[in-house]
Amino acid sequence: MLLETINSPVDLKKLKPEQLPALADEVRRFLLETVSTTGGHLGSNLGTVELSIALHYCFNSPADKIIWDVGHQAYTHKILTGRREAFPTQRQYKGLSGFPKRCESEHDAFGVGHSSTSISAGLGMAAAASLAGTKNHAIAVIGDGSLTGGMAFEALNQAGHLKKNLIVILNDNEMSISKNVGAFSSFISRKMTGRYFRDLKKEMQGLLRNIPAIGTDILHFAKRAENSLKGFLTPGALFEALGFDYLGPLDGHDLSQLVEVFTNINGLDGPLLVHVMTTKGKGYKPAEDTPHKYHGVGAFDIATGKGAPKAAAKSYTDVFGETMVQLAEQDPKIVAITAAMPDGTCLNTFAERFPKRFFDVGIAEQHGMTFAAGLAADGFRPVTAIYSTFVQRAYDQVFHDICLQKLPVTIAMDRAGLVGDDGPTHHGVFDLSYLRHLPALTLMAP
Ligand SMILES: Cc1ncc(C[n+]2csc(CCOP(=O)(O)OP(=O)(O)O)c2C)c(N)n1
Repeated sequence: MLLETINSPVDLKKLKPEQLPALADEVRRFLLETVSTTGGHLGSNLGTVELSIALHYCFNSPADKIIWDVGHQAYTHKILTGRREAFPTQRQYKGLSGFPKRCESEHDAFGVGHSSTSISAGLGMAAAASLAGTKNHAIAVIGDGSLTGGMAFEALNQAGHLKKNLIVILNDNEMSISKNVGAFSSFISRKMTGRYFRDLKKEMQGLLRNIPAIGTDILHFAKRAENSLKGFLTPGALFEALGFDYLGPLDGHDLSQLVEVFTNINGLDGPLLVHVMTTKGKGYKPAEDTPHKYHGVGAFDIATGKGAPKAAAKSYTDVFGETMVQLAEQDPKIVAITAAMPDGTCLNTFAERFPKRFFDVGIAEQHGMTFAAGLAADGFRPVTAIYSTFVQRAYDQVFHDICLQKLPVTIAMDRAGLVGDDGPTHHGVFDLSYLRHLPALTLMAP
C-alpha cells in the first residue's frame, strides 16, 4: 500500500512519477470506502484525485498556497497532508471539517465553504508574496460552476491588471451541482479541436470563395489568420484578453501530463490559467452516470450505489417545491429563481412543469436577487429560493434593490438554523438578525 506511507507532501515527493497512478487508485478506493460510511461530497472528490496528487507532487505546500474554491473537493488534499487516519471523522462532532480550515492544518491556506472566493484570496496571497519578496506560489483551484460567481470575475479583472504570480487552475467538469448553466459555461467547454472547427473552416472558405474578384485574396489571408482564428474561438482567448497566459485544456486524470505541465509552470511569472478537464464521479460508475445525485451523499452501499430509503415524512423543502407548482398553476405571474441549486431547493419539479418561468442564474446569489427585483418591477411575482447561509452574499441587493423600492419579491430561505455536518460556513443562524431590521421586509418563519 503506497497510501499508508504518505503522511505529508514530503512523503509524496519520494514516489517515482510512475507510481502515482497506483496511488490515485488507492486514494479513490479510500475515498469511496470512507464517504460511503460517513457521507459527504463524493463526485467532486473522485474528480480531483489526480489533480490534488499532481499539485502536491509539483508544488511545495505550505510555502506554496493551494486555495480550494468552495473546498468540497479537497478530500484528497486532506488525505495527503497528514489527515488520512482522522479522515473517517470528517463532518462529525469534533471530527475533521468537510472543508479546508486554517486552524485544522498549515496546508489549508484559506478557510472556505462558500463559492467563488479562491481567486480573490489567491491574488491577495500573490500580492503578499510580492510585498514580502518571496517566490511562493498562490494556486487557486476553481470549478467551472464556481466560476459563474461574480466575485471570481472581479478577481480575474484585478489579477490581469496586477500581474502577480497567481496560478488559477480551472477544474472543468461541465457540472455545478446540477449541469452548469450560462453563456460562459458553454464557451469554456467548447472543444475546438474536432469536427466543429473543421466544419466552420470549410463554411468560411466556401463563403469567401464566392465573393467575386477579391475572394481568393481574402481566402489566402484567412488561411494565414487560421491560427489566430482558432485561438479566438477557444476558451483561452477569453482569459488571455483578461491578461492571463492560458494552458489547456488538459486531461485532468492523466497524471503524467499534469505532472509535466505543473513542473514546467513552477518557475513561470505572471497570472496563468491552466484549464483542466475532469469527470465528476470519476471511477465510480453510479456517480459518473448521475453526477448530480452523487454530489453530496449520505451513507450508501458501494455495490448498489443505494443510500438509506428517504424518510416517509416530507421535508419543508419538499412542501415548498410542491406548493410552488400549485401556486404557479393558479397564477401565471409567479416565476422561480435558484442560484445553481434546483435539486437542493426542490424547484426541479417547477422547472420541468414551467421551464420558461424557471431561472437558474448560476452560483450568483447577488445577481439572482436583483434579477428578481427586475422581474418584480415589471409585474411578475418572483420567488427566489436560496439557502440561508448563501443569502448573506446578497444582503445589499435585498436592501437596495428589493426593500428600498418595495418590490414584491419573495425570498424562500432554506437550511435555516444549525445545519450540522457541513459546519460553520453553512449554518443558517444569522438570517433573522441581518434581515429583521431591513425596511419593508416581512420576515416569517414556519
Ligand atoms: C455562494 C455559494 N452558493 C452555493 C453553494 C453551494 N454549492 C456548493 S458546491 C456547488 C457547485 C460547485 O460547482 P463547481 O465549482 O463546478 O465544482 P464541482 O462540484 O463541479 O467540482 C454549489 C452550487 C456554495 N457553496 N456557495
